[in-house]
Order: sequence, then C-alpha cells, then structure tokens
Amino acid sequence: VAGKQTPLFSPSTKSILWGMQSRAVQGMLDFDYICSRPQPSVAAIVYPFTEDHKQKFYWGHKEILIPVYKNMGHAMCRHPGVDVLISFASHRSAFQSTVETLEYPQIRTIAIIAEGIPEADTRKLIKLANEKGVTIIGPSTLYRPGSVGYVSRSGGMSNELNNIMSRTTDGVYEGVAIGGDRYPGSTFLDHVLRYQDKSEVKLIVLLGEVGGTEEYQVGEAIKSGVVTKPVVAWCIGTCATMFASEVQFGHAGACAHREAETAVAKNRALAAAGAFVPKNFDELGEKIRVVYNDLVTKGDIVPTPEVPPPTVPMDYSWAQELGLIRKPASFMTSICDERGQELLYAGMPITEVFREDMGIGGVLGLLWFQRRLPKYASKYLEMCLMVTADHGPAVSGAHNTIVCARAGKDLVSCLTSGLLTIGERFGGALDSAAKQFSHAFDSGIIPMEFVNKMKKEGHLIMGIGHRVKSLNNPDMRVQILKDYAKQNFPATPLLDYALEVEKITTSKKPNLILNVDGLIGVVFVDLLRHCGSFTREEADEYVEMGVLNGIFVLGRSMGFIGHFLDQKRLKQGLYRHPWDDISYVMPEHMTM
Ligand code: Q5B
Repeated sequence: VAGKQTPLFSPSTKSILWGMQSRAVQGMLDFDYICSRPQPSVAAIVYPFTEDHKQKFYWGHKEILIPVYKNMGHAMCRHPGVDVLISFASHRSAFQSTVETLEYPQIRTIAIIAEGIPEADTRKLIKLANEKGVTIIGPSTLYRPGSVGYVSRSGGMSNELNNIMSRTTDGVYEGVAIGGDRYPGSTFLDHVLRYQDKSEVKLIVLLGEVGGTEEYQVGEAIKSGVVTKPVVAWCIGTCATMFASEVQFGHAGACAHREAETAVAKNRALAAAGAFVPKNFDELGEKIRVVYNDLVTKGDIVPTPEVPPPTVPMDYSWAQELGLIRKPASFMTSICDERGQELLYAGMPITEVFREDMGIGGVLGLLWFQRRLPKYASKYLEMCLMVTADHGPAVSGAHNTIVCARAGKDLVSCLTSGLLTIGERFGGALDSAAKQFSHAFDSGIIPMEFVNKMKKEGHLIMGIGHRVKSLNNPDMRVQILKDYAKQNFPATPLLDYALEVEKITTSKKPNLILNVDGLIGVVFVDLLRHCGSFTREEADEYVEMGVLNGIFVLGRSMGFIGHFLDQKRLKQGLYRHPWDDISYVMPEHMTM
C-alpha cells in the first residue's frame, strides 16, 4: 500500500470519534483498560450538533472526561497526536465528513462504520485516500499482542475470529474488518501485505466471503512469493452454490455474479496457491491451531505468558438488571410512578384517571391519600378549592403577590411571596382548627367548656373569627360547604360541635363566626372519620400530619396567579406605600 503507514495501530494510538456514540466509546475504553493500555485510545469526540463540552466516561474504576468538539478543526488542533478517526457518521453524512477528515494530514487511518454509502462516493473516497496515503477501513465495519494478523470483511465476524484466535493461538496482533461493501476503502491484500512486513505477525488469517475477486490477489501474492508467512484462509458463503439462483448475503458485496466469485471457487484457488484452507468454517479454528503449533514447534513463535487482564467494573445499572447487586434506595415513593409506559397515580394509569373522569378531587385523593375517594368526597375537595381560590386583593397573600408583581418579579416569585403569608392568622388555620376541635370533642368536653378553657389558657380558637365576615355579613363560602356536607356526608358530628362553639363565640362578638378555614378543617375531619375510606387511626394520622392547610394553599394559588397576571396586564408600576398611611413613631427616649 504505497505511502500508507504500517502498522496502523500501536499501543499508543489515539483516535477521534466522529458522532456521539457514548456506548462505543465506553466499550473502547473498557477494552483499552483490559489491555492495560496506559492511556485511553479515544482522545476526543467530534459532534457538530452540540457545543464544546466534556463528557464523563469510566476508566476502570475511575471517571475521566473526554472532550467533545463541535468543530473537527478544533479537535485536530487540540489533539495533534491523534492519527485515527473512527467515523460513526450515518451513510448520509459519512462521505462529507470523511472528505473533511482527509483534509487533516495528521489522520493516517479512517474507520467508517456506516453501511450503505453510495458506491460512487466510496470510490471517490478511496481515490482521495490513496492520493493522500490514508488507509480507509470500511465502509460497513482489537488489539492483543499475539502473533496473528487477520483480515475479514465483517466486523461482526471479527468478534468470532478474536474468539477463535484466543482459543487456538497466543492471540491477535492486529485484526481488521475492511467492511462488507462492494468497494471497501482498503483491500484484503493491503492488510495481508502489511502483516507480511510486520515482524511481530507470524501467522496471517484471511476470512473472505462470497462475492468479488479480492481473495485471488492474496492467492497470487502467496503464489508469487510476495507473501511468505503462512496464511490460513476461508471464504464463507459456500452454501450459495446450493441455491439455484444468485443469493445476496448480508453485505452489499456478498453476491457472486459469476463462478469465480463463489466462495467454493475462491477457497479452491487459495488452497491451490498454498494457503491453509480448512474443509469448512467449523474446522477453521482447528486449522489455525495446527499451523500455529507448527510455528511454535519450529521456534518461529515463542508464546508470551498470559497476563491476567484487569477486570472492568460492571456498570451499576447492568449489574442491577442482572440481579447481582442490591442497595438501599436513598428515596422512597408510594404515590406516583413515571418509569413505565404510562404514568401511574397511586398505581392508577393516567388514561384510567381520565376514562373514569376522576377530576381534580379524584387526583387529589390518589396523590394525597393514595386511594380512590367516594365521589361526594372528591367533589367536596373540588368545592373547597373553588371557594378558597380567591378572596380579593386586600388579603395578606394577594397583597404580597401584587406588591411583588409590581416590583417586576416573575410568576413563581410572586406566587411564593403570596403563599408565604399563609399561616395561622391568614388561611393556614385549617390544621389547627381540625386538631383543636377534634381534641376537644374527643375529650368529651361540652362546647362552652371548650371556649372557656381556651380563653383561660389565653389561646384563640383556630377557625373562629373573621376580619370582615360576621353574623351580619355571612360568609357564603362557609354556607355552601356546610350545606353540602350536611346533605352528602354520612355523619358530621364535629361540624355540629363546631356550630355549637360558634353560637357561643358569636354571642360575644358577631365576627367570631366559624370561618372558612375552620369550616373546611372540621368538615374534613368528619369526612376522614366517616367516609369509610380510612381507618380511625389513618384519619387521626392525617390530621396530626397536617394535610389540610394544603387545601387552602392549592386553592389560593389559583387566585395569586390571577393577581399576578392582572397586575402585569394592567401594567402596574412599582408600588410604594404612601407616607400618610404610615405612622412614624420614634422611641420616646430618643426624641429631643
Ligand atoms: N377573638 C381571623 O381577628 C382573626 C378569636 C377570639 C377566640 C378566636 C382572628 C383569629 C383565628 C385564626 C383563624 C383564619 C385574625 C381566618 C382567613 C381566610 C380569608 C381571610 C379574609 C380569606 C380576626 C377581637 C376579639 C378579642 C379576641 C377575640 C378573636 N378571634 N376569641 N377565638 N379565634 N382567628 N384565621 O377581627 O376580648 O375583645 O380582647 O386569629 O381562624 O384567613 O378574607 O380576610 O379567604 O382570604 O382582628 O377568609 O379571629 O379580631 O384580634 O381584634 O379580636 O375577639 O380575643 O377579644 P380580628 P381581634 P377581646 S379566615
């Protein structure tokens, strides 16, 4: 191969990969590692559809970073020692990217993996590569320092050849799959001649196949004495002669168009030329063993002792899939599983959630309580969300959201600024109301005793009192929910108890009504305890856990988002509170 380098690869060969083929890169690095290579054979990746960055890979137990370049020129410039390019470009882009690669004189070998590159393009590539003295392996396409140099067409069959060689000889010195297309970038003879020149190669193995006539060139080289090393050869596809018509095997070039291109004819010719040709493929390994042993006996090969290769750690996910390892999970979840084909809410496929028209209340039942609630309970949840959705711009949370929006902040900031005001005074009294009322009810004290006890202890009753709503200005939200619970719930003993408490507090002050927080809180306890979906322990646990404020948080988020959008729509500028609405009271001891 005039002008082409020999050998193609050495223990320090470095390559650039074209294409984002992370698995292939990892496979190469693992192989490098097993071979005890001091450094990875992949120096960089070129991928035009990304920005320059670094990608993480394993090197044995360690992690290393391999640079990824958008531009091939940058990659070449940063890695001047690289002389091999492995192209994973598709058959559509392989031609263009190979032409581009050939412009970089540092690249001496190009391996093209793609199948189906138009043959006219391949021939142009071969011509260009020959002019530049570059070896092309492929289209359609190991390293162990043994004594065998092999060349095959098929990359897949080279796996089998490696296997055969490892069992029958001291291993492969170099193996090349030239690719299965009709016009491969390099020929069988190119590589056989390289192996002839390479002193480390003692035995040459050729795995040809039906179609083409290249094997004859190797036969001629043996016959004429150009190739003097023993060649074990076999052309696969001998069964083609059993068919009445021409058979196209897997590779584009694997079809005999005339007698001379059949595997049978080529095997015959190779044997006649002096190659060692087995009777069939099954005996190929045995033939190689015999020739190899003969070379050992003659002292041409002194087998080097086997060095145990370092073990490559198994990928965690693979080991887990094989059931070889287990590890306690850092997280546990029991409400939602998005890993399968379909999203599951508490085990229920999302399509079923819609098929059954479960609504927001049904989804809350699944995600908050891991169960399907009765229809009336789901509806109650939805009604709670509807009545708490908004209560005007003056309440603490909406006010905060508005001020925040007017300060130019984004939706999430404005929403959270509103949500952060929710607490026991504003909108966040549901849980405490549920606890206070149910503890009082469960302890058996009558409503009057409860009110007095709370007053004596200096505690406000959560869920009682409102700034603007009162007996004279009743809160229709409370009325709606109360009526619904009375009409639809199996029992409402805690609501009845709370209404008795309300009678006492409103007799003192008309605004000390059972407010919207209090109503939702106590009615929810009735729901948990009597709807039949929860045990009493579960019902109590949810109250202790504090689930109920979530209803106000969820509902009022709708309103806060509305206020945010409203302020943006109204193009409201920065808010500054007027001085005349602030009483400035300085500490007395500091005034002159
Ligand atoms: N007194 C809500 O207070 C408010 C008493 C009480 C016993 C009580 C107050 C309170 C408990 C917390 C609660 C949720 C601060 C409210 C909500 C959502 C909202 C909001 C909206 C929406 C109102 C006057 C006299 C005093 C007090 C006594 C007051 N509350 N006694 N138990 N609970 N409630 N929060 O009007 O003898 O004169 O000194 O903390 O349930 O946030 O729309 O605005 O949808 O957005 O300022 O509906 O009740 O009453 O503090 O002047 O008290 O009544 O001890 O007695 P006020 P104060 P005294 S719903």
